[in-house]
Amino acid sequence: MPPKKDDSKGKPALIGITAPKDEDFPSWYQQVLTKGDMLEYYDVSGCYIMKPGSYSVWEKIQAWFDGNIKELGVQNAYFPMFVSSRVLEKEKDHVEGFAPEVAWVTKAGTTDLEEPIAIRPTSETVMYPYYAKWIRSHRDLPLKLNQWNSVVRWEFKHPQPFLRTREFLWQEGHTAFLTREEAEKEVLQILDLYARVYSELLAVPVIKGRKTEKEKFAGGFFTTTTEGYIPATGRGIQGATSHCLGQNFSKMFGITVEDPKNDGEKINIWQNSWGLSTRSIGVMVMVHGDDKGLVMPPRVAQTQVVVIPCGLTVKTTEEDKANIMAGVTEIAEVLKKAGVRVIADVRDNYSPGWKFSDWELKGVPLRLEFGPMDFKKKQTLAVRRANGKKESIALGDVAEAVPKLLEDIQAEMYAKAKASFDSHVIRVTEWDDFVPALNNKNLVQIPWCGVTECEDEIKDKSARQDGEEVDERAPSMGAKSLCIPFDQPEGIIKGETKCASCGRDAVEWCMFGRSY
Ligand code: 87F
Repeated sequence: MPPKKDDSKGKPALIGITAPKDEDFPSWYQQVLTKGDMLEYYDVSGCYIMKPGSYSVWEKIQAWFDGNIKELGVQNAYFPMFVSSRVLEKEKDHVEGFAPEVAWVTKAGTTDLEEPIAIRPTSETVMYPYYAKWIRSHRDLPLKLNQWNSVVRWEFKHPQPFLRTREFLWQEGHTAFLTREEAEKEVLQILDLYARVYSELLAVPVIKGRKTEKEKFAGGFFTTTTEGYIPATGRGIQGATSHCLGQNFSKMFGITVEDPKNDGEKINIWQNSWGLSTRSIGVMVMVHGDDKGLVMPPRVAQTQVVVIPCGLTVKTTEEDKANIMAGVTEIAEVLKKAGVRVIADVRDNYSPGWKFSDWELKGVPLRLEFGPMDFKKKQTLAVRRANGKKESIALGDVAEAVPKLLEDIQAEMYAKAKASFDSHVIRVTEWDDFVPALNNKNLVQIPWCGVTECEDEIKDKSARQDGEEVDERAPSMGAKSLCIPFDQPEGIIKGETKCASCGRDAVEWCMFGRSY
């Protein structure tokens, strides 16, 4: 790309995104985040600074989700970030697989601690001893707590902003019920909220489903998930998970109540846990961003509209100039009153073109241009970030038209992402079609037998076979099962339809894909 011309005398030319999304996706992603003012790199590997541009998105997600779980009777609390080794060991069985990722504090200054203390990778072991203390009778149920916090998982795989970071923000909900029915009902209610965070706030479509036995949370009973799709890489990505833990943890931690029906009998309670993290922001950026930078969905955009004075030249009279500037300020004020998050960009040391590129880089969903002709015609020109569509709006209509336009943009962004996702979910019934479909950047749904060994085999068979090292970043990695979609396609006939991989009887459609 040729270097940009300096069009603002004395000011540096704005350096836009230099890596095309479809040619060098990793560099594109890094540039979009840093140049779009979302993120700054940090000097501890795997850790990043979330700047206001991204943190404000998290605040939108928080406000929406927090309001909705409170409707369900969930309360927020805060538990410590430190876990003693004794307590962490308590759920050895399921922690075992995760142990290499647990970070430990071993020193204070130069003094060795008597006992190393772990930093929470998740809070089951932190919270459940107190659930055992607090839940004494069925009258103490349901107990529904959530916390907004950060957790630390010291991963050694290649870190990626938002998607794989050593510390990340999330919410973790931990609920306890008397009965299985209540627990199972809530698992799906929460999953639905997660799907809505993606589709309604981030304009990112997801598929809801259940994890296979191999991919579920090992400590739980069953795991439900929202699965997303990154078109640029053709990989699936888990958006959030809602687990029914069954009675596994209540047995481990001795969380029992007396059976209200069966006098005196101790019964173990039923538990759920569920989490949504800042990974969601990375997914949003990857799905919507383009070669000019970020493209923010209006509902989560920190700035929804920017108003820019245009068409001012050396020949413009002072009076005209004053009219334009007053008009720009007025439009912004009207919009602010209408509840729109708006900025009037009245900086006089940058050209309109420079400002356009600057706000495009940051992904502001709508730009309003206001120049001498607009002043005469009592209108402003609206330009959509996502698709460049332009339309004039009469000044008198701005307060009403712009919020509508923003909702329209939100819907357009979702529809576009949905069409892309839908066209990349391929159903195949023959193994020969599986890897080619995967190689064409698709997720693949197959009639499947439900056997774990078959799942292992699919992963092996779909990885690159030519002996070249399989990098987890390269598209040659094997396919994992992503979920068994709740929304099952038709076509599986019991005892007749065969698993597309192993030929055993197929039980249901399962979605596979290379994934993050
Ligand atoms: C890493 C280190 C130690 C995931 C870990 O999904 C333990 C773990 O238990 C661990 N990584 N997990 C599973 C987390 C399960 C569950 N916790 C509450 C969630 C949602 C929120």
